[in-house]
Amino acid sequence: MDAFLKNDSFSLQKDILDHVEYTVARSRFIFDDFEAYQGLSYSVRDRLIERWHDTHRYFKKKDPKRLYFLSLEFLMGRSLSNSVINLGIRDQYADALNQLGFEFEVVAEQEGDAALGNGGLARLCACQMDSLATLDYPAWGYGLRYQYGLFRQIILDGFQLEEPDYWLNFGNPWEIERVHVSYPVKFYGTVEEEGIQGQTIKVWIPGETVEAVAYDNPIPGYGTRNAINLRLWAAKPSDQYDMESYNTGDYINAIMDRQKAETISNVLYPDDRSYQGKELRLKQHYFFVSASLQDIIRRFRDDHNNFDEFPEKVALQINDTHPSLAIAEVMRVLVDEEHLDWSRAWDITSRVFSFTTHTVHVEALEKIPVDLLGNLLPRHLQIIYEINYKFMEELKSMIGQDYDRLSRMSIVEEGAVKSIRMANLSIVCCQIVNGVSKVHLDLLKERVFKDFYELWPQKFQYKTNGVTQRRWVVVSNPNLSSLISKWLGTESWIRNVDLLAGLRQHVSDPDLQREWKMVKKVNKARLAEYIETLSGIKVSLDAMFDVQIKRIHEYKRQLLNILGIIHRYDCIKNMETSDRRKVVPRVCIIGGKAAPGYDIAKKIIKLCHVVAEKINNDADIGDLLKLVFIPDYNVSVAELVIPGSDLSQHLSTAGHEASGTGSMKFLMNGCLLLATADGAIVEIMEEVGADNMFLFGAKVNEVPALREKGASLKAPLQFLRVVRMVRDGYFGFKDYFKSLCDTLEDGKDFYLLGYDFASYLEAQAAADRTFVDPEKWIHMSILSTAGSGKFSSDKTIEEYAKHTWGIEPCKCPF
Ligand code: HBZ
Repeated sequence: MDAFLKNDSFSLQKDILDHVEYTVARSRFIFDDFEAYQGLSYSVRDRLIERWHDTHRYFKKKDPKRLYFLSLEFLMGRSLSNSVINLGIRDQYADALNQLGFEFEVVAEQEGDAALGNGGLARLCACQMDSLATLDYPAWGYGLRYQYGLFRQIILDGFQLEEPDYWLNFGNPWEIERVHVSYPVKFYGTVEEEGIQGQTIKVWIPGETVEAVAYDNPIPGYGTRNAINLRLWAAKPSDQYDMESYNTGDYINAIMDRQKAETISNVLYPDDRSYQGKELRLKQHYFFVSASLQDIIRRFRDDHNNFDEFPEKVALQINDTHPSLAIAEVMRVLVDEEHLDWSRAWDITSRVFSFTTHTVHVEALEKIPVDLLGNLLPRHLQIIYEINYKFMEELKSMIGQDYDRLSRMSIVEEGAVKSIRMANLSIVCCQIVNGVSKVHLDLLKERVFKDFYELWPQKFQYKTNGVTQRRWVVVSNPNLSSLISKWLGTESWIRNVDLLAGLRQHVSDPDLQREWKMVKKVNKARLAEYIETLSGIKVSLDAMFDVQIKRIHEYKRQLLNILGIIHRYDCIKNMETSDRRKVVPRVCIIGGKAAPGYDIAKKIIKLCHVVAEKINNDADIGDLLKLVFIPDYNVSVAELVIPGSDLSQHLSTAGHEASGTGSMKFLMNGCLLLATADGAIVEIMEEVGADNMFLFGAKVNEVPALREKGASLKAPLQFLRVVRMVRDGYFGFKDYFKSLCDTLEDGKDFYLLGYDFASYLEAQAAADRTFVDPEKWIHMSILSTAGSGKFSSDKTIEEYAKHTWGIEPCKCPF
């Protein structure tokens, strides 16, 4: 299939100018960087569309089993650089822009982030989409097109404030609105019984209809013609909406009511901790599920009329429990609309779904109050009850009358608020339940889903999470990318990440070491410039850049980091001047958002700011220590910060981080990790060797016993001293930090900061000792990148394709 659009410099220039003039409606003779970004993006989009059409035509012709990846969140970040790199025309575009008097990097900076997700779970989906496209899998992503993405974090006097992220304000060249691809989604109403051919069937008479309109976002693969689709749904008023109000003459109110439909897809919920049974959230989930399934079933029906073939042609992946209403919806369609008998419908349903969980926290598992569900989706509640009834019967026949266990495993939770446990529904239905790391699977087996594991051990698997080297090295660290290609003698590692291991054979080569160091220095200079623009703080490039960027959570222990920084400051202050010469200068960088209602996390942010204020303004300390909080952490900030980091911190209390994918991005970029043996770190240790990392802290299996000890577990003196400094108001805001300090008291220190403090300081000291031996540091850095191949999302996707989804590549010919 030949491309119609040409990629020589002249054609690209003409294309950009045409879009500036005819799409953006600016003069082709006078336009600014943002308009250049728009013109450029529309030109790239044309090329994406070409491939995307060819890919879908090819999929249609071949009719392979397709994967449908259902997720309420996708954290895509920016698209421009990633798209031109994957299309293989970055240099041509850079050249074309140059001819027009623009610089690619500057133009690319104009793009805002698409932040339709909270954190790790959502960014993982974005990485996986990149891998699915690159590896030629016939896959579709489905999600919601929120008008407001994750809030923007504003820091005012050191406090976090939230501002709405109205990301569509300046248009979005990466999406294609499909006004003709739309489906009615129904809510509320009643269920009635009807007799058809001697059988009684249940009929749902809904009370409200909202229209779901598709917005398609092409996702190009790297080194392939394939471009897959991420289809996001937006809610629009339905034509079927409340005609009666029109007829009663209340025209204005009828219009206002119609507009309310749009609120369904308006805003992303910004809390990644626990599920709150809110009607709007439930509506979002069902809106998403219903629209996606109507679309998927329509596509299936284009070529098939027998639902027994459904599992051979369709794999439905549910990303965490958020889309798990899909299970009840497929059952409803098969039983109520297709009139299949229950057991045949259940057999089909349980063969199409697979489920991945991303948490170890039982309180984060979704529970939907029965009253809420029964009101919004009365038929779905009946179906879930029926699934549960049959499951309970089967379970009783297997385990007998063990009522405690039966009640723990029931999909329906009895209690003050009777609820549906969506994780239990997902486990009961799916043939495969995936964890996201080896440690995570162990915790699922031993704690979170122990009862289910004992019943169905074969269902439980794990797939080690991964990140895409295209975005996290090639796009964000072009200098390192070129250096790797030069030393490996090939660019093939960009598709075949195993090749990175080839760096090991050059690790001691002084030329590689020198060049490696130089790349890091350039990246640090870029980061230093960013820090200075943001905060006015000048940082020394000779200092160790020590970074912790991720959502702010107690379990991720940013507080441990800050207390460690206070300790470092205190030590320097109390040192003889002659000893200060031995101190390794540090720039400590922390970034991350706290959920708007998460009080303790917000206090941690404030603490970081007051400590920074004290340290950064202490002339006596100078360049020996700086602390910088980077506001509004997001994907594109990560792209800038990670390549410029020397050390990165992953401090979760062991047994709390399901995986943690940030560590993998740092690893690929040759940053050394200072970490607890939690989540993915355990597997990283196996790949790069514990000697090449700075590990500390209690192990997963030690944590429960330590907690048992309660108040008898005494924190070390250094810890008590730094906590006392905060408590006594050394940094001000004494009363405000009281509740934060209270969480660290003996017996209350659930996340074991006190217990882990001494070994944390030792790991930090080991990092200092290594940093003053640059040759050793670079050696470890090269080995980190060389050992990062296992953590490419390409690997994760291959595993899912083979062992969970049963899909094969379907490569569109060039
Ligand atoms: O998923 C994260 C895990 O904390 C992290 O360890 C893992 O690496 C990553 C990918 O598997 N989980 C989340 O990011 N979770 C959420 O963002 C979330 C969002 C909405 C919720 C609950 C959790 O209602």
